Amino acid sequence: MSFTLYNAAQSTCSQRVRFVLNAKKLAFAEVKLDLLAGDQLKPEYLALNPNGVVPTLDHDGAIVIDSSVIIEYLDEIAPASKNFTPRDPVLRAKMRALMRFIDEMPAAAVRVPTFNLAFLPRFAAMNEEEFLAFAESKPLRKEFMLAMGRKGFPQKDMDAAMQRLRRTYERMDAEIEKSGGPWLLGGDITLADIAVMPAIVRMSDLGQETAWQDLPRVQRWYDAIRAYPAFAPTYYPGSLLTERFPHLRERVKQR
Ligand SMILES: N[C@@H](CCC(=O)N[C@@H](CS)C(=O)NCC(=O)O)C(=O)O
Repeated sequence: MSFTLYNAAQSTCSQRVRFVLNAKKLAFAEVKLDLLAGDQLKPEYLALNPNGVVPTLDHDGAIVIDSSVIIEYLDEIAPASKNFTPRDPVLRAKMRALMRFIDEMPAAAVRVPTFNLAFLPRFAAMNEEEFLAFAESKPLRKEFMLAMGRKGFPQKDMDAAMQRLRRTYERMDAEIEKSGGPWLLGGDITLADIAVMPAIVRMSDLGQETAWQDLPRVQRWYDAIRAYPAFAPTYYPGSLLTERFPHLRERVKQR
């Protein structure tokens, strides 16, 4: 089996897929896209992934897109080494429901502080015409870009995103309490844990760890996922936003 992952080091969606490939010990080649340069919008990439986003997996010529779909796919085609999908259909349904929640809540919310804090200087440097053309070229994120504008999301949008993230930590806490932990659905790590991981790592990288300081179950979950053997190769040097954008480190320190 041969795998090629089109992805970006700091992309949260890519990090989910790298984690599963690493955990399953599936060797993969990486094609790294520069998202700020617009590599994801080039015709040759759009032919693979018409959404114009990463990640995309090429498995022996079969193209699979969308990180949640890709990690479920990997569990289906390579279940032997390490499996992240419960056998029990009820638990499996719970896992999928959590994955939908994660895609709708934290995975979406985390884009607001990410774009406002890290990527804005790149857009602020464009003139209005360039920015509109850039937004227009994005199949999936045109409206998101227009809502952000060259000046960034207003404070009320930042506050709403932070509240949605806070509700995610509370939901994680409730799930761990219900299941008995240490993982969201009990004693075994599942795709739901892997799906939420990058949003939590991103918030920690942005200096927001205090937001779940009063939820020790979430803190223990975070320690456990960072100690998981697939974590370190997934977050290879350069995978954190503060590593690519050193200006963020100063802002994070000032909070
Ligand atoms: N639902 C998609 C979302 C993918 C996505 O938003 N990818 C981001 C990086 S995490 C991206 O490629 N952004 C590029 C852009 O906004 O132009 C998935 O999970 O694969």
